Parts: sequence; structure tokens; C-alpha cells
Amino acid sequence: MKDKQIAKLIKEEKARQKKVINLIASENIVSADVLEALGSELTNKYAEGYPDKRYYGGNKIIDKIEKLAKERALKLFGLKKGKWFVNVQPLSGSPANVAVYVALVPVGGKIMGMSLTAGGHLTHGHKVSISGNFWKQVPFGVDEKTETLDYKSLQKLAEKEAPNIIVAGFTAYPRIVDFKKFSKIAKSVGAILMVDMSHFAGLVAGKAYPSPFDYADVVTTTVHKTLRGPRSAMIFSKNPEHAAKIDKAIFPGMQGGPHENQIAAVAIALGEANTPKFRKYAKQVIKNAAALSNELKKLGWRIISGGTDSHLILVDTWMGGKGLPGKEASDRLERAGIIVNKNTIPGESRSPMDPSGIRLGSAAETTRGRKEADMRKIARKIDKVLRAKK
Ligand code: DSN
Repeated sequence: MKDKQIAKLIKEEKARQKKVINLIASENIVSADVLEALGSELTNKYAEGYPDKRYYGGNKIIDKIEKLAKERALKLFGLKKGKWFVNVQPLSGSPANVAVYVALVPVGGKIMGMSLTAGGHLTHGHKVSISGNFWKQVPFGVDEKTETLDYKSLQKLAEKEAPNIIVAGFTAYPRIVDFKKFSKIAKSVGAILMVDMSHFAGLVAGKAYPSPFDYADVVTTTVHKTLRGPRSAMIFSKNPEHAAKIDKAIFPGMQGGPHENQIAAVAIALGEANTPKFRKYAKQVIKNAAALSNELKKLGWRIISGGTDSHLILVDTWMGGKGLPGKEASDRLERAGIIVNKNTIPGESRSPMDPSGIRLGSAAETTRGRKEADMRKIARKIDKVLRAKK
């Protein structure tokens, strides 16, 4: 690289990534092929529109790439062409979610989504996101005691509020979501069911977590978390009318030219995920998260909901004032070479910038080949760092 300043910084970041234990639940490590596609000449091309319907010339090869990405997306999740539709152009998860609302929810309509502190995402209708500005959030949380979803109270809330769309999905909920129950609730009030599977898409692909496709009307996902692809997103929909509206919302509604280098990298990641090796990986991700969670629990840390069914663990480090605030826990761990993020916990009593917990995930370290014994060792290191006298 001729730009010495950027070359140096890339080298430094690469070295940092190699050196640390990465427990950020939304991160992963992509293959050399994914990196190669991202850095390819495909980035030079404008391709506004969709395959065979572009506004610029010179897109014959680009069309083949985007069609391949779409085919692989449907195949990976066992979906039939013509029964399900997929848009692979969203630049990332937030625009993908907002595009669904733009397409399917009238401005001012209601989005019933998990609140941020309970484990939802900003784009599930939080007021600081556009999703909570142009639409009205009907927030739901988790049961105070079990810290898991309470479907009876969700049913009552849906009946009271009559939302246009219900969003099932999370960024910090460690348990299995019952999509069948969500679907029943949505149907009973005439709402669209959208599942945001960004966090667990790789686990669904690897058949290690329930698939939402039998129950959802729309499924959004990022590609870069457990799915181990480039930063990107996809929107799946079942109803052809929904699909046409979603396509329009993405382009020309919200985006211009799709990032075809990114779409090629998505196609590669989808191919990589459709292998026995990846299915084994997905199962190991869950085993590793369980090992980490169980060991931390044994060491006296409070694990939200008592454990995990996924790649993700939420630890109450504050423990009502007996422990450490989430920010200090995260800072201390970073100094010790363990990267996590501070996170709110259900019933949060502190602030989002300095909440009561930390979120851990096993996807990246599993990519590095770590197994349960390694995760137990990491748990003991976390415990030592968090309990050390200042
Ligand atoms: N930033 C992602 C996460 O960490 O879960 C969600 O957008």
C-alpha cells in the first residue's frame, strides 16, 4: 500500500486483533476470500437498480454476482425461490430494518419491539433511532424474575396496542426465541411478524438455533455476526407484495448504488456457511458460550436469565452495588487483553453509558478454534481481572 499512514494503521489494527481475546458478541473473523472480494475491483462499479434492471451499462457480470448471492441466501436457509424473496443490497443491519418499516408500516404506525435495556436493538423502535421517530414503539421487556420473554404478557400488549408490525429478535437476549408463539400473537392482532436474526443467523444456518422462517413474514439479518461474513445485511420476505415494496424501499427509497464488492463477499460467506464444517462451527459456538457462562456462574457472577442458549451471555457485573459497573469491567478487561462491551441489563438501574453489565459472545473465539476448556480458562481470567483490587 502506498499510503503509509493508513498502511501502518491497518497493520496496527491487524496486530491488535491478533493479540486480544475477542468476546464482542456481534463480531467475527472473516475468511481470506471474503477479504479479497471486499478489496476487489467490484468496488469501482455503479449498479443502481436490481439484476437485469440497472440504470447503468456494464453490469452483466455484476448481475451474475448479485443473482448468485440471492440464490445462495435462499439455499442456505432452505427457502424455495418463488416462495421466499431476498434483497441483498442493504448496506447494514440498521438500514435493513428501517427499510422494512418504510415499506410496510405507515408513518406514525406502531412497531412492537423489545426495549433496548431488555436486549432489543435501537432500530426496534427506540426513540433515538429514526425507527422511534417516524413510527411509535410499543416496547416490551422480559419477565422480572426469569429475565426471559413472557409470551402471555406479549399477547396482552399486542391486543391492547394493535401494532402494525411485531419485531422478534435481539442484540442482548441470550435465550431461544419462540417464533411460533410470536407468530400466533402477530396473527391474532393482524400484525406483520418481522424477525431480526442478525445475532443468531449463523446459528440458524448451522442448524444450532431454531429457524424463524416457518413463522415470520419478514426476516432481516446482518451478515457479519455469527454468520461470519462481511459487514452487510439481507432482507427475506414471503409475500411477493412485501418483497416488491421492500425492494423499492431499499432502492430508490433509501440507498443508491449497491456495494457489489460487499455483495460478492456476502455470496462467499453464504457459500462457506453452507458446509458441514460451518455447521460444526455453529454447534461449537453454542457449546463454548455455555462453557463460558457456566464457569462464570460457578465463580459467583450473576448471568442474566441464568445462562444461555446461543452465542451470547449477559453478565451482571454490578450485582446491585456489590460488584463493578459495566464500564469499569469492560475497561479493566480491555487492559488485560479481553475485549467485551458494556451493556444494559433487564431492569437497568444505571445509565446506558455506564450500565450494570457486560455482554460476551463466543463467535469470534470459536472461529479461532477455541473449545470449551479454553473458554473456562477465559472465564477464570475474567474473574481474576474483575475481582482484582484497584
Ligand atoms: N452493534 C450491534 C451489536 O453489537 O449487537 C447491533 O447493531
